Amino acid sequence: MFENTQFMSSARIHNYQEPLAIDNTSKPKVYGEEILVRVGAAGLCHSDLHLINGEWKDVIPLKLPKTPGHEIAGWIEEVGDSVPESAQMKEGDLVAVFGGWGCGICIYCKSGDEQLCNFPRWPGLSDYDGGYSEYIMVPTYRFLIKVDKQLTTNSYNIRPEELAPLTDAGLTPYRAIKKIRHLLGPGKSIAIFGIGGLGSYAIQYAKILGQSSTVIALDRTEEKLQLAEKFGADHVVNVSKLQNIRSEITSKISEGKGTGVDVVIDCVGADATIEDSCKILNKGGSIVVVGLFGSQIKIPLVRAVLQEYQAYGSLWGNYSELREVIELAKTGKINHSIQKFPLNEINEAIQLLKNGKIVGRGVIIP
Ligand code: FEH
Ligand code: ZN
Repeated sequence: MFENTQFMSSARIHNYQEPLAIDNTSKPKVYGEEILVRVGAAGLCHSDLHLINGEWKDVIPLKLPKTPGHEIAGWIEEVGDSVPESAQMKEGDLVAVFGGWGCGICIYCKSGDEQLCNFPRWPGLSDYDGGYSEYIMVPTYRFLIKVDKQLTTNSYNIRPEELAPLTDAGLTPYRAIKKIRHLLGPGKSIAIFGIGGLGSYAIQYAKILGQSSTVIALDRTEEKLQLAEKFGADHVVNVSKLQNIRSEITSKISEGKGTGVDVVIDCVGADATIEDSCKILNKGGSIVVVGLFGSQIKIPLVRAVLQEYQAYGSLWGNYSELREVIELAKTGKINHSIQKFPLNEINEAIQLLKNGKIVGRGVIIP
């Protein structure tokens, strides 16, 4: 739009609870180990809705105006002069932007979980601008994963609009499922609550990493359940039509013999989905919450103790996990459900996401 100029288009929050403004902003200059990325695609996450709505302004205070968007892929535009040769990053390379930008030196960063950093600098969720823009300045080449062209016939060349969602929607459920992988296997079962962006990938990881576990998709929308079926779910259950979720699950997976599920990955995180999850867990079962819709993880005490439930929170994923996700996608074994929108239609896309009308991931193409 403003090619070869010092300007670029960015969709920015000026005031909470207002549509984003498409602004003409300054194209960042690159210094040291920074890298300027031309955004190929940036995924729309429910966290953006919370952020734009001002719901998180006390926990994630932003200096406005701010460009959101933390799920980003694109091409290297400019490389800072102290990026080492060994990084092998050059103009035109396709890159995924790892979003869990950390300080690099706190105990969480040093242990490899940079997304849990004590001093996070997440793009679009901190002082740094995010990906709803023609360009994004990435503070160090260490936050990029270069995606080389696949040269063998049985490998898959990921497109930027598929790569961007992998950095969050495709990464978050991967880490969540890795946390409880030891509970899965033949005769075991795992339910995925909420077949949105995260859930559409969670179903597939449950099949791939679940070592023959039965995979059940739970949602309120038929179209999303159809997607879950297409992406490999063994059973789908529309929870909007149920009297008794436990007996419905039991009849699906054990012909009414009382067996529930061993694991729930809750991609919604609403009070109601957490309550329902507890109703369907087997003894010793685990719930991993990745969705952020509700306010608390409330588990009935007696059931939690007598049935030995375990509850986990799981945040995003680390750099190595993103690498693994991308490697998996390169095999062509991962399906993507993507709905693309140009940058100037971002507010319409946000509205569709708010109303639950996006099946899979909405992706902005600047
Ligand atoms: C939420 C809050 C803070 C950082 C990242 C997120 C998620 O959107 C990551 O999935
Ligand atoms: Zn997110």
